[in-house]
Formats: sequence, C-alpha cells, structure tokens
Amino acid sequence: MRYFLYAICIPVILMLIVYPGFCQNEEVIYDEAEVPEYNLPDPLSFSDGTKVDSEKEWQKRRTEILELFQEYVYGKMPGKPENMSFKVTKEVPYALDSLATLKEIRISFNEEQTSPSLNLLLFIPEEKEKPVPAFLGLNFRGNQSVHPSEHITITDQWVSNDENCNITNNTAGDGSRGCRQPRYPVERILDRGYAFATMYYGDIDPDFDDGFKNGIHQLFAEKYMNMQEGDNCASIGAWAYGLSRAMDYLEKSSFVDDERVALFGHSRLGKAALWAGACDTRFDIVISNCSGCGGAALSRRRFGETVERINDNFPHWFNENFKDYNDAEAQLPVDQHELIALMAPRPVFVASAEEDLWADPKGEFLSLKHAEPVYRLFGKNGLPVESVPVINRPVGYNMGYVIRNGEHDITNYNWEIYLDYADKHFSK
Ligand code: GTR
Repeated sequence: MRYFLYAICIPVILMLIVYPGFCQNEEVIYDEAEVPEYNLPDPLSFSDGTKVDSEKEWQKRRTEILELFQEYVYGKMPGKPENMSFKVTKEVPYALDSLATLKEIRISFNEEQTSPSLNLLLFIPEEKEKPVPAFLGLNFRGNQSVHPSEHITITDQWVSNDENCNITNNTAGDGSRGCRQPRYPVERILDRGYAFATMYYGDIDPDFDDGFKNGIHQLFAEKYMNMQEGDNCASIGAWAYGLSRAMDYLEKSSFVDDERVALFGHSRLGKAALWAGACDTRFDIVISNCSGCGGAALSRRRFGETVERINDNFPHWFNENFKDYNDAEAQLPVDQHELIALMAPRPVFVASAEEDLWADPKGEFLSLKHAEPVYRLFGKNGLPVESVPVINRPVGYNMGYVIRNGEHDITNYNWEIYLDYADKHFSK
C-alpha cells in the first residue's frame, strides 16, 4: 500500500514542481480551432445600450470603461500625491562616451524625501536641440541592468534571482551591471535624438505576493489599497502609478518635451504601460511589447495564458474582483480591446512575437482591430489589414502592429520600429 501511495504521490509532486499549472482544470489552448466562440463588449455602447456617436459622448463612455477596468481588473489608483518632491541625486555630463548627460532623480512622496522613493534614470542626448522627445519604460532588474555604465546606482531593493544577472539572495550587485543591455539599445536611442528614461519596477512594488505591505502600497495602505475591497490597486496598478509619477518629473524637465513622450513596456511591464496610458493621457504614444494576457490580448479568446492562470500564478498583479472571472471570461464587463480604445486618439503600437504563443499574438492583433471604431470616431485610421500581417512587416499609423519572428523578448528590431513610429508622430 505504501509503495502504491508513493507511486501516485511522487509523480504528482514532481508535476507540480515542474509545471505549477498542473492542477488547473483547463488545457492551454494553442490551436485556433479550440478558441471558444465569444462576443465582445462594444466600446461604443454605454452599459445601458445607448450608442456613442460623437467624440463628446465618447468622453463619457471612456470614463465608464475606465471605471470598469478599475473595478474589475486593475484596481483604483490613488490620486497624484500632494507633497511629492524630486531631487537630482546624480548628474554626469558627457557620459556614455560623451553621448549623453546621465541623471538620476529621486522621486519621493514627501518634501523631506524620507518616504519610499522611486529612482528615475534619465539619459539626455548631449548634442541635440532641447527639449528632446523621450522614451519612458520600467525595467525588470534595476536601473544598473540596462547599461554597464559605472555611474548608474545599483538598486538596493528586492530583485528576482537571475543567473544571467548574477543576482542571488534577491540582491543586485556589480555583476548585474548591463545584464539586460540587449533589451535597451541606449546609445542608438540617444543617436536618434531621444532621451531614455527608466525606473526599476521593484522600487514601486517588489514583484511578489506580500499582501501589499512594501513598495508604495505602504504609503496608501489605509486610504486606497485596502485588501478587503475587491477593487484594490494591486501590483500592475502600482507600476502604472509609478510611471505617472515619472511623467510628473518629465513634465518639469526643461530638457525633455513632455508633449513627445512615448511610453513602452515589455510583458508584465507592457500590461503596466497600457494601463498607465489608459489612466494618464499625458503619455503621447503607448507601446505594448508582448504584453499578452491582461495586456493587449483579448481575454475571451482564452488562447495561451488565461485569466485563471495569470491570477493563480500572480495573485498580486490584478485586483481581487478579477479573480471572479477565472474560467468565466465571458462574464467580464470589459475586454482588452477596450483598454486599447482608451488610448484613442493617441498613437498606440502593439508588438507580438511569432513564437510567443503564451501571449496570444492573434489576440493582441484583434484587440487593436476591435478598438478601431473608437479611433475612427476621431477621424483616425484603423489598421490597414484585416488579418495578422506577415512576419516582420510593421503596419499602421494611428494604430500600429507588428509580429516579429522569434520569442518573447524586446529586441533591437523592435526598437527600430518604435523609433521609426515615434519619428513619424513626433517630427511634425
Ligand atoms: C509570464 C506571465 C506573462 C508575462 C511574463 C513576463 O510568466 O505569464 O503574462 O507577464 O511572465 O512578464 O515576463
């Protein structure tokens, strides 16, 4: 009997270690034929069925959609804090072989700069006429991971362990300098005339499930982020909130043109970028790179990662109410095409990768397609194609899309496309 039990238990335990989704009752859908039939909510119909037929009406519907996302998906963010302060903690002119001024700015939530703070790393191209346009995005392993420059302060926050970055004990050291450089062609971005601004997402909220006690949640615990309430602002909401605080600084900077700021994000940080772009219309272009479930991909397709899987694996990313839609996407009062619609009429770009089926490239494309009516309301064009375009051929102007060959990543190829896209919109 004992051996019989071992024979059953050991393989189950091994499966759970290798594949945590083993117990979830759904198969991962990777076959279009298995995608369920679904009906999407209409971005241009109010909840009571009335149609939106003007830009003015859209503003009301926009608020309604935004509130639905707050209530059922990402949670409510606190407002802009009153006593924020910015302190330039480092300024190195002619850094990066004279290409840029490197700045570090501490963003605090009180005037004394004693609150938990966010550290913005900013490269401003040296030889370009100011103010310059900028790219802003969060990073996964600390500001020091984006470039090997010894001027960059190493984060002292909790960081995910990562062999490639020599990060152990959740602590980043010298060995992590530049470990994520391939994702951030900083020199190229500067050469093209853009400032590059980034912040470590763990400064805002360390990415593990701690019941929202650390990061900026502790600042707002009582007022806004009570875990008893279903619409609490969880981690993605907090990361998006941090992006808006970085924008507060960029708005004040005389070197950066705050009317030409492109917000980008990869993967979970792409989800955060989209949510930030939806909540904060100061972002002039919003770019989603492989953001997948809870980002650009339609939830109702259930292709690749589903609402249930993402909530089970990352219970701290979305609010509590979102968990009610595990395995019940059809009941969700919103879907992700409406998140894209919240960018209108601003330019929005969605990028997928051919091998990144977990993120559902077709579902990301379809979100853009189903947001088109809102762009058209503003006299903007939708995508110039009806189905997912061929690999490595970017399409679209007001709404842009590309599916690149290769896997889940942000590559130099992606950056060339984003730079070209920003040039088109910002050079006028
Ligand atoms: C995965 C997650 C994805 C994506 C990715 C990432 O494990 O399932 O939704 O966010 O992590 O952020 O790298």
